[in-house]
Amino acid sequence: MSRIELLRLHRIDMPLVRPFRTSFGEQRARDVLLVEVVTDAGTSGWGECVAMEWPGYSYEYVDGAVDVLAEHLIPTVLQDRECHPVAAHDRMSRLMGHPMAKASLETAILDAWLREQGRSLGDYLGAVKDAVDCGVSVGIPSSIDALLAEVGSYIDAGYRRIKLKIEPGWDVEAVRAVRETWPDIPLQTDANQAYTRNDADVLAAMDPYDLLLVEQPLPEDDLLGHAQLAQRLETPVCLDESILSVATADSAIAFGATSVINIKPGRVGGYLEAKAIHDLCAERGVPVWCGGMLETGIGRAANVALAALPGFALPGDTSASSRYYAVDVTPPFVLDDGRLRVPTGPGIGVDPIPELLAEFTTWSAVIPAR
Ligand code: OSB
Ligand code: MG
Repeated sequence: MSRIELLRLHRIDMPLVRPFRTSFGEQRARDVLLVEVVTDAGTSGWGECVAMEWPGYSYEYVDGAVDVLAEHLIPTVLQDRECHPVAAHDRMSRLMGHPMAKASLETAILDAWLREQGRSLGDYLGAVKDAVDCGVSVGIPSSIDALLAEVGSYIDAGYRRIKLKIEPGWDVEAVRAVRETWPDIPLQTDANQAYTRNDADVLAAMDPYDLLLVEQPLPEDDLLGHAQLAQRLETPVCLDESILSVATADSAIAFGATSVINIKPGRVGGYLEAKAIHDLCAERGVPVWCGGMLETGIGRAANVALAALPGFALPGDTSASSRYYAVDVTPPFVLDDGRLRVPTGPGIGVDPIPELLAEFTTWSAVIPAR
């Protein structure tokens, strides 16, 4: 078993092809933290931290992730230098919170460990497909015309499901316009916690438009509110921000607060926990799908492997590189008949292109293991 020799943190600035506005704010670029673990055998493993620049989606943010990694998570993992994902997971579980930071370090270790065995992440997790169905998440645009133009371009590109970001004032009308233009397209919404328990009427007003689900309408800590809303709506309620672990998933299902779950490895602390939530949901008969956080090719590669597990019954927010970036830091993921291929190479199966990584880098640090 190889040992960790050093770690590198790379912070890269990735301009988005168009602004992405949600109920919690607008992003024009991704400030991405990449974690690279280098073993004493010379293997590099990679993990992408999905925290955003500011705490808008969750409390985590990039400066905070850098700090907790450098000051707490990396020193804890380096108490012994063993490059093993389960050992790293167990060590990090003694520290509270910070799932996105933990996930990036755990994934880098998992990737290096798998690469040294010549084994792909998909194989390790239990992937059963060689390509996954892809949806696309559509930000809040300036007008209905702009919305229809953007959705039309995604449908032309072959996406198999459309997700509309909604907020109070941008909801029923947007959903109606898209549904009237494309009567058969699989359609869902995502509110990112923008509504309150008093907004059941406006949420119910979208029931006639045959939505697959409404994602995270209420604040993340309001399981009872989601359970009451689920009683009231015909549209299934799907939780994103509220689901932080196997235990929260189990609780939310038992309370009737969710009947579909969006699994994001960053939000739940990594691929080991993500797989465990998938397995629990399969046992409970709850369909899951793979969310996204505007990842580069590094995070996308791993998400696509996860989305190939049997319980991922709905198309994910695993869109092609070109939906986000004019130039990705890895070879681009390209849509083929509305699907992305699951990487088959060792580990996550993709590497950053060194020249592009250097070009996008705004800050980096080397952390020796001894
Ligand atoms: O809530 O699913 C979300 C992006 C950033 C933060 C939160 C979310 C999203 C998306 C985009 O909806 C998903 C993607 O295409 O990566
Ligand atoms: Mg969401």
